[in-house]
Amino acid sequence: MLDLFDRRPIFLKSPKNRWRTGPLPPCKLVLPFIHPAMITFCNPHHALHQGQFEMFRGALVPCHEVPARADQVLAELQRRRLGEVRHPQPFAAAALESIHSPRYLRFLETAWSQWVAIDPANAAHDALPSVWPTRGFRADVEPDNFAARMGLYSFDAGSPLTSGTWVAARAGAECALSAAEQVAQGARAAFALTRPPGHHAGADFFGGYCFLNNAAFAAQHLRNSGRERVAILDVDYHHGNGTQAIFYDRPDVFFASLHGDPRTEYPFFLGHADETGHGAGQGTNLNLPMPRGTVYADWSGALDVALAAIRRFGAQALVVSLGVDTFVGDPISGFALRSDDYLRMGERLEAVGLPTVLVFEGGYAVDAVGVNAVNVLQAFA
Ligand code: OKP
Ligand code: ZN
Repeated sequence: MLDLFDRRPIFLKSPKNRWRTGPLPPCKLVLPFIHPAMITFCNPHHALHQGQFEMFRGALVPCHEVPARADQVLAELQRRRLGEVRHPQPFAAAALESIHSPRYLRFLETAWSQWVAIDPANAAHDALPSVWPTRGFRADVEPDNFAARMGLYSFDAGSPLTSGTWVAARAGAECALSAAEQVAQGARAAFALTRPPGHHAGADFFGGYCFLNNAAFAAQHLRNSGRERVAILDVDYHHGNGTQAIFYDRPDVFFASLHGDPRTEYPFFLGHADETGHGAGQGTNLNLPMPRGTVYADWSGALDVALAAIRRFGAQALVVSLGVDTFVGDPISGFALRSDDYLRMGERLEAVGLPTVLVFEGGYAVDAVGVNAVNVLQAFA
């Protein structure tokens, strides 16, 4: 781990030495003069999304995607004094509609009240889908039945929709948009610290713990702010099927992903190496699947390939889907990266030399998720 001692003189310039007064409340921290190169936008409402159970092997098991994950990252950021932490600014609905269909957004926003309207007793437990339109079924007709609409707009039973899901996910989108705005205005880098994650969510579906695609918002916002070509690099253990699908036919947004081979790993049905883009987007998608057990020495070889492709593409800005579930101790994933490897990763991402938005995704070893994610950020900064 890097030594932080060399930042002390910078703290001492702060008029009241506020850094000595102990931990400040979550998400309220604004420490001036600390690390202008990395601003974090943290989601003030993330804990409103607190799923109870996900379906796993025929049983409901406690959710892996828990509020403590984001709390751990924030605590570690504050412990290391790594830059300023702010709340996001509000964005109009049009920003959400730049990525997701109006029909899907309307569903997400109203889903909880509809769930409770079916039976007030439903308020005691989350909503999970149990029926889906697979091959040969109609997806163009929106059913009236709530369970049917849950299935129409999702692809797994591992992503409980809760009373606070919409508010949390929406504030998360604003974190990603705020971070992108910061970079659009000239910042070298910004971090969106939010959950639920986003990279499995498509234009009109949730799944894989994801509801709104935060990285996609960031990339589109950079495009809208005049960056002609934007690259998204997804380093989460799981393939970012939602992000890939959103940009698959787009020539202006390159998507590269390093992940567990979908033949054995979630999300199973997308993420193979032969998916290279479609139509005008042909050649702007790069999947680098790797076997379970992959260590950093091999993983970083794939990172070389992805970064070279991003450079060839001529990207003017970079969005990183920063999942740290590649960690050896992750309870639901299969790679074997060590905590120090995330420092190397951060150095490599910084060396690309592009204005960069980092968006928090997975990482389920709660005790290590803060150290691992902040190792990337600290090495980058
Ligand atoms: C979200 B992200 C585990 C089954 C897998 C879905 C994993 C979603 C990962 N019991 N459930 O990419 O970190
Ligand atoms: Zn993941």
